[in-house]
Parts: sequence; C-alpha cells; structure tokens
Amino acid sequence: PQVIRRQDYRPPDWQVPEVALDFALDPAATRVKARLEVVRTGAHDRPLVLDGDGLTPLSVTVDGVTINDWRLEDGRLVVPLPGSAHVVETEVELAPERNTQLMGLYASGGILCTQCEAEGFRRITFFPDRPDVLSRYRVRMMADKARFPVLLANGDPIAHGEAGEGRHWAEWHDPFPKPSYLFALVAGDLAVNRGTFTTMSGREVELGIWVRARDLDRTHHALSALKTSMAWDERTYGREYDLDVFNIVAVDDFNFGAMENKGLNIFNSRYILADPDTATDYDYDAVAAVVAHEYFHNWSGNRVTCRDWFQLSLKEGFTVYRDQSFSADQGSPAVKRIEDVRSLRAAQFPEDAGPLAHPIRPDAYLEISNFYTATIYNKGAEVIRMIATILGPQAFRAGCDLYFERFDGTAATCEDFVASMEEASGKDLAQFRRWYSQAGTPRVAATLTHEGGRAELRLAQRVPPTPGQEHKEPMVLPLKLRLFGAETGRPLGDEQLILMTDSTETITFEGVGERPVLSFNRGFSAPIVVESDRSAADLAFLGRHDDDPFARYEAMQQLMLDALVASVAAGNDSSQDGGHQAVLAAIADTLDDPALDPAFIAEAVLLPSESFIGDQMAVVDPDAIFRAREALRRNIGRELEGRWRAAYDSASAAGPYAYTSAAKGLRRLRTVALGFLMASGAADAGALAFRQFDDADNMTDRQGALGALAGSNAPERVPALDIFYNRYSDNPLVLDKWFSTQALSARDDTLAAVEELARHPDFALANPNRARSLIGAFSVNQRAFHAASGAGYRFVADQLIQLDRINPQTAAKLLPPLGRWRRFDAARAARMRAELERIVKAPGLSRDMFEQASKSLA
Ligand code: HT7
Ligand code: ZN
Repeated sequence: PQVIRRQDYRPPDWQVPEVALDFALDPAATRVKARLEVVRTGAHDRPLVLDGDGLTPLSVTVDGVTINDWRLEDGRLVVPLPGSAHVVETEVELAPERNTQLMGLYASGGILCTQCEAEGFRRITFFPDRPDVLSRYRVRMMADKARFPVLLANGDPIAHGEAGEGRHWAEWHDPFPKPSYLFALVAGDLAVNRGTFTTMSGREVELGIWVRARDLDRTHHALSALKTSMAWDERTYGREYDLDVFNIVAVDDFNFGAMENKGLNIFNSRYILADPDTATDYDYDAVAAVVAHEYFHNWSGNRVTCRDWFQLSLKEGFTVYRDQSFSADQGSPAVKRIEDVRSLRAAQFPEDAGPLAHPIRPDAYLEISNFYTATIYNKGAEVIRMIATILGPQAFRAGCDLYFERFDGTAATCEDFVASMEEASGKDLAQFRRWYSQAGTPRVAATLTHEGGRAELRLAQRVPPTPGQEHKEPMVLPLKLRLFGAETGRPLGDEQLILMTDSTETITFEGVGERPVLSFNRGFSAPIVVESDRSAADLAFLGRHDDDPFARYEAMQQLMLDALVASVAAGNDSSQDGGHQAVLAAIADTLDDPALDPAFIAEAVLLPSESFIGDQMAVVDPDAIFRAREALRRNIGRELEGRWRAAYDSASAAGPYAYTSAAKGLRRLRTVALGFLMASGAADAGALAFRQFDDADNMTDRQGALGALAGSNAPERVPALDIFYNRYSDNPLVLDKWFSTQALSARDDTLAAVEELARHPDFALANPNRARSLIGAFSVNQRAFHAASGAGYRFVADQLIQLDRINPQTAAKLLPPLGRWRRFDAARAARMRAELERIVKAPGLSRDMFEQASKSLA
C-alpha cells in the first residue's frame, strides 16, 4: 500500500464550486447521478482526477456530451478536459444493503444513511474526495414512500413531492461550501423530537432528533443537551448557528461515536438514546458531551475545516477541548478533569509509548481511519488546553476569534491556528510548536530540597524515543505548582505557573520557614508523567490538604500506585504490607471529610486500574498486578468496612432517581462503596449487591451492582445476569452492557465465558457496538487478555481476522492491545507477535489492519 506523506501536499488541480446529486434510493440498487461544475486552478494541463472506491461509471458526460476517453486508474476516474471550466456528469450504482464497512451509503436497521469522513464519499460517487475542495451541494432524493417516508440531507429543505409508483422525492440545499466528508443523507421510517432555538441574533432554528418511533421517549436528554450546547457556544466563543434547521439522526450501526455532517449530524444511537432505566449517569454525560462535540464542530471543523487529513487534530483536538470545557461547566469541573485525565492515561499514554505512537500532526499514514486516535483527539485537546493556559482566557478567546474570522469558509492548518494565537496574544509559540511534531509523553523528574529558609525545585524533562523519532528536543511545559507547609498544612505562597522550556531548570523559593511539600502539575496543567520522590507521608498529606482537587486526587493515586508497585515488586500480596497502612489512612480521611463532594470522594478512593499499574513497570506482570491489587482492595474493604457501610447507607438514602450533579455523585459513591464491601468478603455483600440490582430505579445503580456481582463468586451472580438479559433482551444498547460487564469481569473463568459469549445468538461482529462490547472490553481486561497460555491473544486475533472481512475500520481500531508485546515478558511477547504475524498473513487483509499490525510488529 502507498504511504501518504504530509510533505507531499499539493493544492487541488480542480475546484468544484457547485455539486448537484440525484439519488434514486433503494437498499439493493441505488442510482447516483452527480453533476459537478469543475474549474481548473492555476495554469496546468492535468486531467480531472476524481476519487472512486469500488465504483464503475455507468456514464460520463462533459458539458452534456457523453465521452469515452475517460479511464479508471486505481479506482479513480480520470477525465481529460480541454478548458478551464466544465460540467462533468457521472452515474453509478450502489448496493447499500451489502455495505458492511459502514462507510459511504449503507443500511442500518432499515434506515439508509451515509458516513463520509474521512474517505467515504468516494464510495458514493466519483469526486475529488479531499477536505480542501469546498462545494455548494444541492441534493435530490427519491425513494419508496412507505419504507422511507423521511428524506433528509445537509442544509435546508427546499422542495418535495410525489413521484408516482408509491415513491416520493425531496430536495435539500446547503448554502455553505463544504468538503465532501461533511456530505450526508438519511432515508427511513423515522419519528422526530422537535425543538427550537433562538440564536443570539434572534434567528429561529428548528431542531430535530430523528429515531425509530419506539425510541422517541429516549431523545429528550439529547435535545436538551443540544440547546444547552448552542447557548454555551454563543456565550463562551461568540459562535452562532448558521442554518435554519439542525437535524440529528440516530442509527444502531456506526463505526464511531457520531458525525458532524453540516446541518445533519448522524449519531451512533448509543450517544443519543437515554432514559433512567436504560442509560447510566456515565451514558447521560457521554450523550451530552458527544451532542456538544458534534455541534461545536459546526465552527471548529465545518466553517473552518482542515486542509488535509494530517491537520485532523486542528478540528478534533480543538473540539474535544471545547466539549471538555462545556461538560466541566455543566457539573463539577474537578471531577470532569479527573475523568478526562484518567481516560488520557488509559488510552493515550499507552499509545504514545507504543509502536503506533505519532505526533498530534502525523507525518505519514497508510490509512487515515487509523489516525482517529486518542493522540489526535485527547492529546490534541491537551495541547489546546496548554495554549489556553499560557495565553490566559482573554488572549485565548481573542486568538479563537481571529482564527474563526480569518479562516471562515476555508480549509486551514494547525499552523494557521497557532499563528492566530500568537498574533492575538503577542506571545511567541515557536518552541511550543514541538507539541505538534514530536510524539511521546514527556517525563519530568521533580526534586524539592529545603535548607535554611530556601527551597529549590530541580526539574529535568525527557521525551522518550518513539518510532521514527529517536531524539527529541525539550518541550514547553506549563507547570502549575504550589508549596505547602508540612507542619501547618498551609500554603506557602500562591500557585505559580512556570513555563519550563529547557531540559533542566531550577526554581528557587525564598522565605520558606517550614519543610515544604510540593503540589505539582496542578490541574494536570501539562500532559506529562511526573517522576517525583515524594514520600508516602507527603502524598497522604497532599491527599488531605491540597487545595487543588485534581492534585489532591493525584496524590491519592500516587500513594496507591507506589504501594501497589512495591507489593508487585516484592511479590507481596499480604495485608500486612506497610504501604497498605498509608493508603488505608488516606482513604479513611477522605471518607471522613465532610467538606468533600461525594463525586470527588468516589474518584479519590478508586484504586488505579491494573493496566495503569502495569504502565509503571518495566515488564508488566499481569498476574502479580492482579493479586496485589485484589489484596489491597480486600484489605481496604475489610479494614474500613464500617465506613463503607456508612457511605453506602447515606448514599442509598438519596431518594428517587434524579439526574442532578449531587444525585450522580451519591450514586457513584454508592457503587464504589459496594465494590469495596464485595471485596471485603462480607457475608452479606452479595445479597446487598443483589438488592441494589433488584430495587434500582435507574441503570446506574443496576449496572453498578451487576458489575460488582459479575466479578464475584456470589450465588446471586448468575441470577442477576439472567434477569438483566431477559429484562433488556430487546434493547441493543443495554445488551452491549451485558456483554461488556462479563468481558470485564475479574473472575478466573472470564476467558472461557467470553469465548462462549462470542457464540451467543445475540453476538454479532457486524454491529460495531456489539463487537466492541465483547472484544474491545475483553482486550482491556489485563489479566484475562494476557492469560499466560496465549488463549486470550488467540481469541482476539481470530475475531479480528473475521471482523476485518466485514468492517476493516472497526477491526483495525481493536488491534492495538495486541501490539503492546514489548511491555510483557518474553513468553507472552512471543505469543502476541505470533498472533500479529498470523493477522498480517491473513488472506485479503485490509489496508487498515495491515498498517496497524505491521507497525506493531516492527
Ligand atoms: N469527525 C467524526 C469522525 C468520524 C469517523 C472517522 C472515521 C470513520 C468513521 C467516522 N465517523 C465519524 C467524529 C467526531 O470526531 O466528531
Ligand atoms: Zn470530532
């Protein structure tokens, strides 16, 4: 396969200012006529080259005359054109019902829909399918009226009518020039939840959330999140919606979370449908965050789009930063930050330390779909956050205004964004640009010394080598820090923001009368790994006294991590371990602190995940980590049993379900407490969990209890799983939870159970949510996936080879856990490599899988 390189970018030879598409829709055979007004750009004599993937032209005309001198080259349609402006028309036929890749035009549960980002439009019609070709679209759809009563496309509806033989048609027009990846249409039997939003300039926008009729009651949260997002973007960024309608459609088969098509967002139903009985608090928050994310793209992505796919983080990193800020404003900013950092560490840090590491602006790819990564999205958001921190809120907003105004209606680059920030703030971001070009998570060693009223903080940064980048230059690190007095517990001076730019730096603090304790990288101001020699006592102190909630959480996490890593190293899983005592005391203090928000407590007392513990070790030992973590969990459960019961009881007294921050916090703490009670081995713990499961008036409590039971040997486990299955067997999103809960189980027989589940009649590889709920969940279950026999690797490889034939994109995204073989002992590494080699040799392997697997082997 051909490597695409950022350096090879050339502006398009032809622009296509106007496009008219005519669809005769049918699941088995859809006809697509395209009329392109093409204009030669600059002085050249190159032909018009239109991307195509799996298309055969039924006809090609130029200025109304059929031509025969076109040719197909690697799927592309090459059309020689004499002049500088022509009208080129093509016709093709598609079979949406046979499109299992879910890219282009496909069928999901009887609904016809599209997914074009990144390169799906070329599966619909011949077109220069690149984001720097911006066109105005007019779309006509015709379909059987009974099967497809609703016909939607981008922009505004302009006409509709009857077409005879039970068919009807509709025409839509999008006045905003857009790249082909933002094209969308939907045809189906859909019901709508309508709303309106009056923009800041007084325009009325009609909102619609379109779903199957039976799902209509579960769309209220999404609609309200949409209105909140629209108001937030006006208030926070001064950005107003620009069309008269904004539609969202939910479908069950979707490769990703959602898609920001202009005026017609298409969503994975998982991020739209929510009611208390079927969606957890986590799901509710995710619905609001994804609705906001896609809406925010209207400016950061649609009005200003990307020049080429190497600039993907320009829209994705910025939009994630925007949706994170939005969510923080809706509830607890501290808890949101903790959640975001936890997912960065779970998904992005391992990526940045592994064979698939890449900068947020990559230099080369084989398949762009593989670059919709945690690095582009989440590290990208951290980079924007650092710019905001360095500039301060006013200058950051001025930079955003400048960027939006200057690049409105164009396809821009990351460089354009950074230059706007520099121009608006007067700050030099030359060195900061390394965040765009260097991969790898910087590691910062911080050592604090104190002598005679003066404290010295010595910092040393190092960016580890990553594939293709052996040597790294120092990064700009905005580091928030503060000192606290070890005796008084009081802050010694204000919080400081320092900009570390060199490999080593020393910061001096004068007038420090008592021994200082360092609170460092507060708020996770830079996405780095901190290596500090703070003692357990100092971490416990910060866990009690730090005024920055993130730093307080972080101190607790570090305290637990240090204890766990020491237990693993000592092969010690006994409850007599000294490290346990410091952790127990810190958790007790946290539970006893009446000033703390229950949602924060629930985060602060959670043990680090098995994989995060593994990330701290030179060679990951999954079994030893599991044993050490279980021993600590059991010990925390037993020693603090009274406190867990008290926390459980007070959280249980919250009354009937309400979706409020306070109620969410109590539910979270309740299930965390239940988990520790289960771990304690208390005789009544299984019954307690079953009661929570059975009495629940919401999915958060029910799934929380099911998760606790699913990982246990309690007699209530099987009945609970059966009841859950029977109650929700007609709800695919809840069945996904049934699969993933079992795949994440800590039981010894999880691998066998997962193999069995893969044969369950409700398991379907063709549905990405279902595939992810089993294979994706299982491969992050560290101990089960890394079973020494290699059976976990074999299972995942078998599934991925099958899935690749159906849906390469989804398969390729599930491969990375197999690629982390360098982190494990020689025997496991050999088994992982053997599976990767088997995948690479699989007949007919996709480009997507080839790229992921071959890079993982290199
Ligand atoms: N911009 C969207 C990306 C996306 C996507 C990418 C590859 C394959 C399928 C896809 N569906 C959506 C989603 C977003 O970031 O908002
Ligand atoms: Zn996005």
